[in-house]
Amino acid sequence: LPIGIFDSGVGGLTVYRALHERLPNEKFVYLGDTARVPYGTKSLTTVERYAVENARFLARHGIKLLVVACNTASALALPAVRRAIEAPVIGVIEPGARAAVQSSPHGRIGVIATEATVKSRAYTRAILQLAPRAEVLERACPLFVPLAEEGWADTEVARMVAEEYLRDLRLAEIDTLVLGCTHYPLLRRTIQSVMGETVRIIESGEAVAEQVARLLEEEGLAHAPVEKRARSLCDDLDHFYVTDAAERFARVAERFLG
Ligand code: DGN
Repeated sequence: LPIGIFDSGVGGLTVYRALHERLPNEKFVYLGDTARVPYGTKSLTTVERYAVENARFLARHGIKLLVVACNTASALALPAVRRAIEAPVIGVIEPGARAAVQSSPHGRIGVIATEATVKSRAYTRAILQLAPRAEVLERACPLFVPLAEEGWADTEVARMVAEEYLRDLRLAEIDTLVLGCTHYPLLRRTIQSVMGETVRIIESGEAVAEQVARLLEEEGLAHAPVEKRARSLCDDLDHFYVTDAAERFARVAERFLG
């Protein structure tokens, strides 16, 4: 059976890419809820309803494990998704928080994410559970999402927006910054140059892939290598579904997958 992944749209492909690299023998089925994106400005009840519908769609497809690639859905709707389907469910918040705690030299951790994720304080709670003495500062950066989709991640506009959003985090002298939204890895270079080279940047994709690999081993669910040929991103063993605008998804996906 494949591993299911869903996101509010195209951004979860950053998580798909990390999973694909770490687990080349696995098959994936991805759902992007492009009809209802963005989730980041919506209420808890609405995000929960969307997330449960997405999870049930993928569960009907037949999956052995579900990765909630969207930070907003992971922050707000993980318990509801776990109640809704039988397969094990992994979100992106806990693995990202763990990677930040492990990498942070002085426990001064910044988190950037959507409004809904920041409001939920899910990252702060997850980090403090692992490192009670850490200092966590969260900041919403909603304009990063359209900048990434537009292919403007490395432009002067993106830099100006980043300088505005990241000012408080720079003044607070954080040592580690979590990219708590699926789109932000595309702006990594711009964010790193605004924050300074010494700040450690955490993408949850890789941390999630590690956790998925561990869980598959523990549960005996890992796929034995059946094919000799090298698997490429988006080959015909992986399936992609969207709830609207498939052409736009395909176009923007090229930016996310390179
Ligand atoms: N996928 C969302 C997240 O990671 O929070 C970002 C896109 C959105 O819904 N605003």
